[in-house]
Amino acid sequence: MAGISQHTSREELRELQSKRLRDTVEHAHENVPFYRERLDEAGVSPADIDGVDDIETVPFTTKADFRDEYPDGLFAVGDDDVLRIHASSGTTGKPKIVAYTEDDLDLWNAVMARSMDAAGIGPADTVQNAYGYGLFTGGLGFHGGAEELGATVVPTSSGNTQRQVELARDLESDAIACTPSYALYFAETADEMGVDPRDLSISTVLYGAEPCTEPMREEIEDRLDATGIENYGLSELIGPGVAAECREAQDGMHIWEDHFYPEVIDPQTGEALPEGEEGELVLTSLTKEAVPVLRYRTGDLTTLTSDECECGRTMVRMDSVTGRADDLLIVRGVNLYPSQIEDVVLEFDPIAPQYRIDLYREGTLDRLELTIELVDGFDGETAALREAVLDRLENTLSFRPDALDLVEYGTIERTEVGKVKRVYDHR
Ligand code: DLL
Repeated sequence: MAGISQHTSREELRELQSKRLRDTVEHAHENVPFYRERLDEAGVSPADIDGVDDIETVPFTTKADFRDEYPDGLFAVGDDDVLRIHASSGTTGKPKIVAYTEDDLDLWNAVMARSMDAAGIGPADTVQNAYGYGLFTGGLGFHGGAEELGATVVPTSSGNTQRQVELARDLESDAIACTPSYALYFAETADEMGVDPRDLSISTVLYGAEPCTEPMREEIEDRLDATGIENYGLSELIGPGVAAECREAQDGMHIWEDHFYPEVIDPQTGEALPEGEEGELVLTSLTKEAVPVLRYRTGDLTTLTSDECECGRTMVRMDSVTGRADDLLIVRGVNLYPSQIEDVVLEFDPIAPQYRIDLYREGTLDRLELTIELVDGFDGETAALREAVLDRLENTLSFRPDALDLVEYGTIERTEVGKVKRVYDHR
């Protein structure tokens, strides 16, 4: 099923996508009452879909649709054919439940193996998988991919960080798969244990599942003396394995377009945006059986490019996710993403990659407090540093936080399990 070369021409790829899109729309229309109603209402019959040029006639699917159809209203197959369930726990409301047939699991393993191969991982490597195992797709997704590739997988799951450090040292793990915040936590824990994380044999960090700016990647690479490779995905589409960076370029994540068709739209109007413009990523599954997904609004903001990549792969690349449409902080009329603040503050060497943003409402006004950590052993002058950070924020983002707290290294609570939380909205 995954039998297409990653170097295939874009024309050939488009033909394959068109055929697969027709099949998917037909499958969804025939087997999911939700899609049948939506398509019928929009006056779209599967027979009208000649190819990807017609995709804009298909209505969007949203997170709310997943929640409304909880638990299995979007399933296109019966229980007999479902082999596995996963779920993505939002911060509010019901989780989004997803299912996999045997072919879906094969597909998932294939795209994960492809992602890890692009990261330079091979059969001789030992991959320590510190993504959480369970309903979250990170653990089992990377697990299946590593096995498919023939690598050795150490299924540590998340947490138990001291033991993870010991295992990485004793088993000489070549790669660690985990969130970017956990990669830093892992390095800090090693330091505390008297193990220099740079001396470990880890040479690749397969990070993903949460936003990571370029300065944060550099920090991870430096702390672990390893190459950081970004991975992107979401449960609704399959889990990790939707897009992955190549080691050759480390310059955007190749979307595995033979299985997931990407579009970028203006989040306000829903209009398609030309390549190169930032907007909301919309994905359509092209080969999934249990839960086909048509034009899913991911909420993730990114930019696509089909410019030639130095690795030779022809599949489009997406930029690191700047933020989610729903992460947008509107503070006194200024629109900000937490990642923009991260980008600015981490440019300062004395600032450690740990921060939190607290939002309050005072009367009718918003108040944003930023807390950032100083590097370990910082003994410089904080007053000047504070002013420099405030000025840089103001010049770059036209925004000055109401309070900026520079705190000692180790003060901000770390996230050992799950996705990091950096924004606390008390409004
Ligand atoms: O986080 C799947 C995954 C696991 C991806 C491990 C990569 C590595 P969900 O829990 O369903 O699935 O969350 C999906 O996480 O819509 C994004 O908002 C965010 N996300 C995932 N990867 C990235 C990334 C997994 N590289 C949601 N950068 C997505 C920024 C990411 N955000």
